[in-house]
Amino acid sequence: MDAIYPTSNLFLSVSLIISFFILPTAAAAAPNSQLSSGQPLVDGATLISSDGIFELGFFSPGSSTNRYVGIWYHSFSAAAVLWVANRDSPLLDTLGSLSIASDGNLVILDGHKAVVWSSKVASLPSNETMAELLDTGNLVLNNSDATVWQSFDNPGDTYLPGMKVGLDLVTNVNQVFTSWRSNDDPAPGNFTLGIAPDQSTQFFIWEGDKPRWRSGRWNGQVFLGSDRFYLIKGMKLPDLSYWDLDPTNDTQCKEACMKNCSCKAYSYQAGIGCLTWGRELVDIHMFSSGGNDFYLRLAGSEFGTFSFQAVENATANFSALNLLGEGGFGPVYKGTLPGGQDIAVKRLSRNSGQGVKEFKNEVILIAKLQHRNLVRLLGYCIKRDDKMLIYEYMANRSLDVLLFDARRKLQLDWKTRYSIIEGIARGLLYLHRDSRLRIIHRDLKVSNILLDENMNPKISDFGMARIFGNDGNETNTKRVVGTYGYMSPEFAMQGLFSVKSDVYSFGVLLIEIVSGMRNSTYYNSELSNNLLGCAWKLWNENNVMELVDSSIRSSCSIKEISICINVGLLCIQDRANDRPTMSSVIMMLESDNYVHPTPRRPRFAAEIIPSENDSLIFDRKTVTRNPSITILTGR
Ligand SMILES: *[C@@H]1O[C@H](CO)[C@@H](O)[C@H](O)[C@H]1NC(C)=O
Ligand SMILES: *[C@@H]1O[C@H](CO)[C@@H](O)[C@H](O)[C@H]1NC(C)=O
Ligand SMILES: *[C@@H]1O[C@H](CO)[C@@H](O)[C@H](O)[C@H]1NC(C)=O
Ligand SMILES: *[C@@H]1O[C@H](CO)[C@@H](O)[C@H](O)[C@H]1NC(C)=O
Ligand SMILES: *[C@@H]1O[C@H](CO)[C@@H](O)[C@H](O)[C@H]1NC(C)=O
Ligand SMILES: *[C@@H]1O[C@H](CO)[C@@H](O)[C@H](O)[C@H]1NC(C)=O
Ligand SMILES: *[C@@H]1O[C@H](CO)[C@@H](O)[C@H](O)[C@H]1NC(C)=O
Ligand SMILES: *[C@@H]1O[C@H](CO)[C@@H](O)[C@H](O)[C@H]1NC(C)=O
Ligand SMILES: *[C@@H]1O[C@H](CO)[C@@H](O)[C@H](O)[C@H]1NC(C)=O
Ligand SMILES: *[C@@H]1O[C@H](CO)[C@@H](O)[C@H](O)[C@H]1NC(C)=O
Ligand SMILES: CC(=O)N[C@H]1CO[C@H](CO)[C@@H](O)[C@@H]1O
Repeated sequence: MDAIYPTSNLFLSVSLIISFFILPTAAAAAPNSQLSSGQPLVDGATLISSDGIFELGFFSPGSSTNRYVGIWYHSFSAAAVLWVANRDSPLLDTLGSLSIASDGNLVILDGHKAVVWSSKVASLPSNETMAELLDTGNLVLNNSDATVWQSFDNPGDTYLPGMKVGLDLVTNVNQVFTSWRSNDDPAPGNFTLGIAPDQSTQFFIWEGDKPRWRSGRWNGQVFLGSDRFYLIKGMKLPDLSYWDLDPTNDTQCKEACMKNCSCKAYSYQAGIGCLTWGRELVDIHMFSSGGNDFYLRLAGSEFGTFSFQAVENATANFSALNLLGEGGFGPVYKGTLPGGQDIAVKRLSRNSGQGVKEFKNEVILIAKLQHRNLVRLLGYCIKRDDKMLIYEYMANRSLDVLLFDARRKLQLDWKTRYSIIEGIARGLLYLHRDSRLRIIHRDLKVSNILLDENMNPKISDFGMARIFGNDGNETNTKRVVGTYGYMSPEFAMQGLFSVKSDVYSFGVLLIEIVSGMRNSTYYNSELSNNLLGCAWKLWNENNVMELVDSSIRSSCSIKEISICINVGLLCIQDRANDRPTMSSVIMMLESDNYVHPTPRRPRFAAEIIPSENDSLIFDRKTVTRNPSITILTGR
């Protein structure tokens, strides 16, 4: 998986444009692009990249007299600074210098030779360290040919091609751009642009910690989106791509932008005209005062405008060839958007039981949730009785398709299953604790776990989910919904639910993943027990391997298996209070030294023998009390 998402399409480089017009200057006087130890660069002198495009030196921003070390386009001089070293620590006079210190670091010294800024890398032999301003605009510090520090790893407010933006999953560093405080002060301002750690395919602009603008999802080419604009005040306008004199007011300018698919932003300037931007939004500054109003075309919200025809078209008119499977509430089709992006379309059957209420519930809930272990809703579509939900496409479909198929389950080795278990746990923890809303899923089961092309699990089907109060206390519901076999006792019998009801279902799921068997169908007549009863029995007999799916017995670690079953049994305990929270579940699964509590015997789950005493279950008061329930059917 690519750790860093490409951005060069979003921000077309200024340097690219410039290189079309400005031919490299002849290297007659061969300006220096390099700095070595013992040869400090004093204020007034500059380095120039060998192609003559970029320049590095001391400058004063705006009307300030403070001195900073920066990089700019040689031909534009310091009027358009691309990068600043000592953003936070200006020099107050022109006596400063840039040099390589005795510890090999690149440093800025003031007139008293005190360090005001340093590249802060580990000590290196200085006689082998060199700095160079490359043709890309990147300032690098090399130690015997290895680059130990570079300005591209420390972006300012300007993107240049070759820079990486976003979360590097290897180093866990999230690179963001930060606005200047003002035209006169390059110190980090209130706005940052980058990729949100958990939403790694979207760019955000934050003001402080408040998201102000979101790019929409990156589909590899464009950010998906609809026809809205977000006003950012006080902008230094980015490099212009198009200038139209016809529109005479803001409204007309907006309309001109709306009509043009490649228009990404506009700004109407009285006396100047209608300015529009295509792809490149380079060099965005935000000022504390002054500046221009700038309208970004918002990509958008999950509530995209997919028309019915477009969905029909994408799924080849809901052709049987595109059918992925039957979801709980209707068939799911694969589709391909004109841009090439694959989607999954759930078409709710008219008599599905998922009414308008559940439909809206799902749309609203899921649209607000973003986590790598939750499936993303891209849009929805309603046409009379037809209701459709459009999701990101999951190449490996749902877990039940693999887990309960004798041949396909071979592809689910223990390592994969374990990472699926961890992913589901993290997705649930996000729902319960970390998302801005606190959510109980209420219908967690194998068929609701979807797998992407890398077998990452994503929880889906939020039709039943409920938001609950901040305390997470049990709540009573008049309608009992959920899937038989995963329902906790307090939920099935009293209609009580809490986060612990999801924990219960997670426990069932966990044991199903380890055993490769469905709780609802498994019945061992020899042990006269159901799956959960068997799990309890075998765990107590220190014989957990007996429960393990035969196809993973050779690939699994008995220690991890024991932990999983232990955790599973803790989760399915009768009393909600005895069950762990999802955060302790994750701790137990991931920490080597966790002392695991001993589970209590799950009487509710384990003591009912399905084939004989089905009726006993159907007589439970919840069932009769809740005629709307459609899932409690016999086997
Ligand atoms: C750098 O200095 C060290 C120690 O003084 C020496 O061993 C090394 O050979 C020097 N390297 C170069 C390239 O001069
Ligand atoms: C420093 O390293 C970069 C990239 O590795 C290379 O392009 C550049 O030529 C090197 N410069 C010096 C002076 O060693
Ligand atoms: C913008 O200009 C058009 C054409 O001159 C005019 O019809 C429209 O009312 C104007 N809109 C505003 C908001 O001034
Ligand atoms: C559409 O917008 C882009 C970017 O602003 C511009 O380059 C292009 O000329 C516009 N096309 C028309 C037909 O106005
Ligand atoms: C930045 O945030 C601070 C604190 O919230 C505020 O006082 C200041 O006005 C903000 N600056 C700008 C440019 O919005
Ligand atoms: C349907 O798809 C085809 C091929 O991708 C495209 O040419 C056509 O415009 C689409 N029609 C609609 C209504 O989206
Ligand atoms: C889809 O099928 C319906 C009915 O069979 C038909 O009316 C419609 O034109 C078809 N649409 C496409 C895009 O083929
Ligand atoms: C939530 O439960 C706790 C412990 O049972 C109790 O102290 C608290 O008052 C409850 N909060 C609400 C809002 O019911
Ligand atoms: C597992 O299935 C049995 C019967 O098939 C049922 O009694 C039990 O409640 C199920 N387990 C859970 C945890 O719901
Ligand atoms: C089934 O239920 C009846 C009473 O309803 C009970 O007598 C019998 O023991 C139960 N069977 C099992 C296997 O638990
Ligand atoms: C187990 C399984 O079906 N894996 C597939 C997941 O999806 C990728 C990409 O489509 C396939 O290459 C795998 O074979």
